[in-house]
Amino acid sequence: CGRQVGRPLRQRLLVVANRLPVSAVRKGEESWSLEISAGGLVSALLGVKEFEARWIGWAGVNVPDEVGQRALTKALAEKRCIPVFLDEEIVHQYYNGYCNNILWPLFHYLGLPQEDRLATTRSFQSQFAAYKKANQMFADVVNEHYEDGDVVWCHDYHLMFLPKCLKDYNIKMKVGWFLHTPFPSSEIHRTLPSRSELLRSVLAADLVGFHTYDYARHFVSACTRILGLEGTPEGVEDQGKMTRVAAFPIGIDSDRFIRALEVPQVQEHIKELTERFSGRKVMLGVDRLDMIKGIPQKILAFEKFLEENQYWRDKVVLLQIAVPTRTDVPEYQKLTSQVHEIVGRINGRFGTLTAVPIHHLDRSLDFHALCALYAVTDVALVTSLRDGMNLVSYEFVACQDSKKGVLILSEFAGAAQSLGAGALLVNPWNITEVASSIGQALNMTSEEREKRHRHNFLHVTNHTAQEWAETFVSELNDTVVEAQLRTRQ
Ligand code: ADQ
Repeated sequence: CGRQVGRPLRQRLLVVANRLPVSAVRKGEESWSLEISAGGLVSALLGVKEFEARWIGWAGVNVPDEVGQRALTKALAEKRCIPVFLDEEIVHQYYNGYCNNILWPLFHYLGLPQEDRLATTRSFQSQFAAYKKANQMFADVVNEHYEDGDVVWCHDYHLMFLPKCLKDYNIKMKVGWFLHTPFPSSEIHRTLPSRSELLRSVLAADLVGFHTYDYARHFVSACTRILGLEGTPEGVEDQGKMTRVAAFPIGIDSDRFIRALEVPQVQEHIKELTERFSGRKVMLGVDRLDMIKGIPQKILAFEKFLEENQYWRDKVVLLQIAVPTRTDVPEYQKLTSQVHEIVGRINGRFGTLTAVPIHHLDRSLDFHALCALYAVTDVALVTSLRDGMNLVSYEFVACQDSKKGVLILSEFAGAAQSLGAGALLVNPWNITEVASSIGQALNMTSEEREKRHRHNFLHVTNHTAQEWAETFVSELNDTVVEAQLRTRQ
């Protein structure tokens, strides 16, 4: 099986996700340059050291020619990555269409696009057909690389059809599926024309995981109410076949962040930022520029705070770092303009010749710059309208052991369930409440900050990405053994 002598036996883990954790740029007919890319799932799985993991996914580029595909496959193999090649049409219909235009907004309670509301519309049907086709293409690649004893861990809403495709290939394959977004109330899921087919496909997995108990409960309710199946405390039962459903809250590789603060380059950066903003409290927002992150709501709450607290106007600065995503989608372009417009208005209103209250950057920061920013922050603002978990809140806490800053956190982020006791929880739709929490955070005593930080820091350093992955995989192994014992009885 290719294992080296003297190396501890580790279970092979096939991690299947829409995107491979690398971005690939073609340099010549047979030459590719590869770079590890940022993102929630990547950040989480970078912390997993216990398995012999291989990634299976789309490399994010269209490679129509066989020469290019062979060269890319070879280059990726060095990074333990295996590509699934999707052509432009499939990507358009499956990824931009069904995944990002239908499932993503629906799972975040933003509803279905109006024109796709009926199952009979051509675009809905063709997008769903492409979704299934793409999932089948992922299954083909998994099947080709699968060895007996492997664990196959499917990730996210892009691959809800995959567990069924895999079990159709091999009923004995150990298959787990984990959702990184919220799973909405069954009444929301009910509106999806392909609601039953998707639920049944997911149920083909042995273990189905969510970030929070609430999402797991919503999923079980959808199966009982929409499919008429039986929900049990363990999961969902369908004609004697049990699918285990449970909550596995993700974490981060906290040591990586804590260690980064010791790096000279980061310390230098911390020094520069401290000098640059001396005499002002630093508030920070770090998000992908997405409607679910509640960026306009956050900035409007900051404006309200400045409006009502003249004292703070020249003593606080908000740094909003927003990485643009899905830039070809009109709604996202509209969101960018909207954010720019609000920021411009507020800076015009409250800025002076020497300082502005908001620094908004439309870009990604490198890891060290991000750690330095987290470390100098007094108040972090996470105002997601819905968010599966939200790792930014965890990363901020990990970098705050000297400063003990305050986290203002949306109650609609999964993280509210784990960091709620240490954070100031807010309803991001209530601008007045968020504005008053900003005041509370800026005026908080050091004793209270210390107490709140301690709670969150312990959580973030004890419930890491590594522990998350180990728990999921060991639960998957146990679930399969228990099912085998049950069928033998
Ligand atoms: P995301 O929606 O991407 O993830 P989040 O959990 O906050 O959200 O993770 C974002 C990651 O990207 C973080 O590691 C952060 O450091 C990084 N990032 C964001 N903005 C950045 C910037 N400007 N520069 C550099 N890095 C930046 C999805 C779900 C979440 C869930 C994760 C993991 O939507 O709810 O927590 O998966 O399951």
